[in-house]
Amino acid sequence: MPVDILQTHAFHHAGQTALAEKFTVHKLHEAADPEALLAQIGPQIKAIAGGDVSAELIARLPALEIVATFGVGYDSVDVQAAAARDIVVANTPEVLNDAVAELAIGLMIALARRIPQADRYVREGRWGGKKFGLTGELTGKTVGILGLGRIGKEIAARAQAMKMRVVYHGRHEQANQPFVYYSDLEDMARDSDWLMVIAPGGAGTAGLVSRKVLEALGPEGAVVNLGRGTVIDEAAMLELLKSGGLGGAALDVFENEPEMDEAFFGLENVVLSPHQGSATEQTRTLMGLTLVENLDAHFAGRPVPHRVV
Ligand code: NAP
Ligand code: 8YV
Repeated sequence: MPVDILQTHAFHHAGQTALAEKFTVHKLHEAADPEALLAQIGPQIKAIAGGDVSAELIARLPALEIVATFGVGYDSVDVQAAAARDIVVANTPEVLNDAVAELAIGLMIALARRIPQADRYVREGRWGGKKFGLTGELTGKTVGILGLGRIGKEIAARAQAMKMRVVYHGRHEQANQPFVYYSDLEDMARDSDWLMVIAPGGAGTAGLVSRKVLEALGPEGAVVNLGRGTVIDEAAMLELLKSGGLGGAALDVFENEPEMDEAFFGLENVVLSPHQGSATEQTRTLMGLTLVENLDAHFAGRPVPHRVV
């Protein structure tokens, strides 16, 4: 008996193709009338493929057994509502570690060496006129990683290879890590040139990088965020970037993406990226196949490989 799946947003074609080969897929994000679709097929939906899963949506799906996200972060899923009905939640960790770590380092280099500005300088024919000027560099600088997890460890390895000093903060000190642990985020920021944010979103980390933390990072410091926009007090960050109280920011995620605050657009001390951390062909293919693997295992009665709830 084919299993009815509700897909909540588009994702890489390889994953969508694999999903459609095994399940009957109903695409909520393409429905002309989403309410009518839910009224019609809601009672028979056994799984959700994708994020943006509210308690209200879960309540519309009485037969729901599993939510399989397309991504490792699952802060867009109401996990309390899922847990209340013993609904499994599964994500796609590990396969995206390298892609995200690559972009984290890339954004750091872009900000330090002013690569976007240099590109414009050449394209606009200004080379040969006024000098572009000197920049900073990463060698010998300290990067404080907020979130030395699966991705954070890949970022740390790359930063070490670039002769940076790595330190970290999390709720717990980790055994067998060669890096100095800071139990206090503000202290780490004060002692760092770069603050690398790669912690999850959700209530537990909301506003964790506060005004005080950003002020501790200071006029010579810079923040890089590939975790979630909610982790940083964005209004305070913008104010400090404008006033010079914070040296710079390289951002892949934002509080209200994609409708982000346009105040960022005029700032020369920021590098902006449209939530592209995992957005490579090979990684998005693997994420989609991992999503299908989670659903396959559940409906075959096997343990779900990447169950988080
Ligand atoms: P992970 O392995 O679970 O690592 C998360 C890290 O964050 C852990 O080291 C954890 O350490 C720390 N952490 C969690 N809650 C914290 C808190 N309240 N205070 C301080 N530290 C905290 O996750 P991952 O696979 O590395 O992914 C991390 C996040 O990256 C995802 O959740 C997602 O939001 C984001 N991400 C973004 C993109 C993108 O495209 N920009 C792509 C993939 C992932 P402790 O347990 O010791 O606190
Ligand atoms: C998104 C991410 O899932 O994995 C995560 O947590 O933030 C990304 O990989 C991806 O952008 C699809 O929405």
